Amino acid sequence: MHTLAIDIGGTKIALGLVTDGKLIERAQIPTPRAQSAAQFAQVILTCAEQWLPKIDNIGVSTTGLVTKGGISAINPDTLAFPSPFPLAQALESLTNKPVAMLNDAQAAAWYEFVRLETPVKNMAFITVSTGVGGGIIIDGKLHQGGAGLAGHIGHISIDSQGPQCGCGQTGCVEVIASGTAIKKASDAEFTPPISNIDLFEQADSNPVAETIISHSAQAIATLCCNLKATLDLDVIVLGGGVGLAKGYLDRVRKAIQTRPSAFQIPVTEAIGNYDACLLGAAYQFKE
Ligand code: BMX
Ligand code: ZN
Repeated sequence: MHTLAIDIGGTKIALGLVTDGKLIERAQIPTPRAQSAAQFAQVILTCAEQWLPKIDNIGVSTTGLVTKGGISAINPDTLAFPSPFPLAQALESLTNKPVAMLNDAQAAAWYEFVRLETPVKNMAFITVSTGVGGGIIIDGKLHQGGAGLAGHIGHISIDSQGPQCGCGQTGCVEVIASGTAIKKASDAEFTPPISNIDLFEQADSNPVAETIISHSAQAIATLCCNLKATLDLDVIVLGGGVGLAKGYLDRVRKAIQTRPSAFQIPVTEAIGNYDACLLGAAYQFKE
């Protein structure tokens, strides 16, 4: 089976040809500005043109809340779609292939759950990237909730005096810990501005860089402990560009170790690495 996998993030779209569960070829484009779903779908399909003749189906994982009507942004600062954005329908009518769509972190959660080295029943996947997303597995099943919102743990508020989040709440994990939040904090400190990659590289020798990264990791540790308290999970899997950056997982683990033992939880690295959401997109066609 050949699947066109599409992972739509706030910054980039990753595409891949997945054959029998393996990522055979990969491409990437910056996320285009969305005018209409048909135009957005066309940009993606043009990039995947060489694979289209052989694909059987299309699996999409996307940032945002996924409902039957389309994609809606919970935090429009992350990705401003006119909502609901009927992308699955547009892809289907342009290709005549079956399209399956899930929230990006929910898709990755299921992929990571099936691949856990030590099988468990209750798990969460957290991606720390442009935003902070999540997917929750309860009793061996992906929990999407009544409206598909389950797992939007980046919008758990952890500081009532904190900064305003694009979702309308105050002090969300996302507005404190995401790659976007890190960049904002870094831009306020460094002139000329540096990339998040450079910030991580400087962390060993520059206490300002270290403070910014630790602040994010502490918020993710709080999120992990809150999830442990709420759902008594067995493990949390961490992914995303920031989540997988050198030393980030260690910082989260160390911060968790300082919390009361009842709320401590093991955190592991995504086996799908930077492609967890992309592989999760294709994995929807697996039983
Ligand atoms: C936001 C939200 C989530 C998403 C998460 C990670 C939007 C558009 N997205 O919290 O649905 O899972 O970001 O998204 O509201 P990413 O773009 O960082 O991968
Ligand atoms: Zn929020």
